[in-house]
Amino acid sequence: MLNKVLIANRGEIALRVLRACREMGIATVAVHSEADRDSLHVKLADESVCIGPAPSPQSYLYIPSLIAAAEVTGADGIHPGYGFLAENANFAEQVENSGFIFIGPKADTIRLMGDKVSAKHAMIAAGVPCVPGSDGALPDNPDEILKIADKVGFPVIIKASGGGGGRGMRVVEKKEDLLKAVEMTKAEAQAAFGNPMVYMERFLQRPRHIEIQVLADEHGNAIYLGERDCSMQRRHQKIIEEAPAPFITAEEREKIGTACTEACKRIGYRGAGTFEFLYENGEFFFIEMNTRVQVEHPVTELITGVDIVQEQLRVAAGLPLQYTQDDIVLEGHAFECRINAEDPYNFIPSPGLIESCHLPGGLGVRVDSHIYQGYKIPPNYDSLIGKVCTLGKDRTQAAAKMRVALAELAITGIKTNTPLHRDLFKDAGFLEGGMSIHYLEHWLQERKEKLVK
Ligand code: MV4
Repeated sequence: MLNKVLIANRGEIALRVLRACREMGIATVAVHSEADRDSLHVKLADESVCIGPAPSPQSYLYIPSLIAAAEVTGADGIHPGYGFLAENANFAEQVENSGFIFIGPKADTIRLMGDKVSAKHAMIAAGVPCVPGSDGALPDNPDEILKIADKVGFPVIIKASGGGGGRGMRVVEKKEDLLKAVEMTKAEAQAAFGNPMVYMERFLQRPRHIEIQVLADEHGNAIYLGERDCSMQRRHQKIIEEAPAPFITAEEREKIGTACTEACKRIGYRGAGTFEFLYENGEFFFIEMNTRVQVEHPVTELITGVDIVQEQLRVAAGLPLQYTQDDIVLEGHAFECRINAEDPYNFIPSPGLIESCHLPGGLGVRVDSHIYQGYKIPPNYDSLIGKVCTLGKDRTQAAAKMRVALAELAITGIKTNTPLHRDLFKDAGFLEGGMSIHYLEHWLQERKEKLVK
């Protein structure tokens, strides 16, 4: 097993990883910026190292400081959490070249999935269903681009190969706009990612965002832990996630899950990963793969009982997974509400002092949060301050538990989006389930119009 893990992250995910390490008898090293001296992950870790000033490029994103911190503390593994350097192939490479274990996939796998054209090629080769579109990057020849679009059918979407997560994409409704849109997306991609490569897909108009959680080890084993529905998002920021995805049948789950695990085996995937799909009219279409533990992993843990972070640590130590596919049984329904320090109406961040805080509890309620009374949320980072999750026997009961948990949740001193969650858990459309990726933005638009009246 690993002896000591350096957690290259902050906030709730640093705590989440710390707890898994503790449970497995692994010592922990917290790193923190100057703005995070009073953070809970620092207080709870066995050791801590200050890695630089508040701005993340000089601390949580500064690779030399992280490697140096691992060296001086004698850590043997580095867990990147999510965000920051979690999907930076160069970081994974430098960690391993410095003699440490990177708790994640091989650097080459991260690189393969980071480039969306190569990721899609790998998935097509592995038999994972993808959105119909260009076969790889778009050519330079305008006639060829037009020909591809005619074959794909309008509307199409142009995506940057270096993008992902909603960055660097443009929808094109009609032929006349195509070439200009391709040129603009290419120029933006070059500026943002240093890579002008773009590709084309048929634009799906009303899909759901459903993702498959997988785990794979270095002994040729791969399993899927069911799916999550992450359609409730605003500007590519997920707000509520749930598992399982409403109205997905056991047959559909097994078919897409098996395609994902087969792909894992084929590409030599290692650790935890997520296959992102758009789901429309009963069909799954792969769009991207995430090579990290995700914010919303708790809903999967709640319905499977599998500790995803512990499995990451085992796999990184070279051990086999503790589970085979037959061990994975989905039980009940789980929701996650992301609690952000922000105005619930205009979404403007609201950092500052937590004057008081009461976090909910009880059977089937899980709260992952690094906040405490007297903690000052720094303005430098993401506004996520915690996640409230509930597990019920079915979706209705999980929602009832969430209403109670949200009613109890009381944080003063800053604004949070808790009122938004309370309203959504009263919304008939949301409570029906199966919303498209556009549901929340439409709902917010309607709320705004009502408020003006
Ligand atoms: C799409 C799409 C429709 N058709 N691709 C946005 C994030 C990135 N991961 C991919 N995205 C989309 N790709 C095709 N062919 C619509 C989106 C999209 C979206 C996807 C998932 C969750 C929220 C979204 C919000 C707007 C657009």
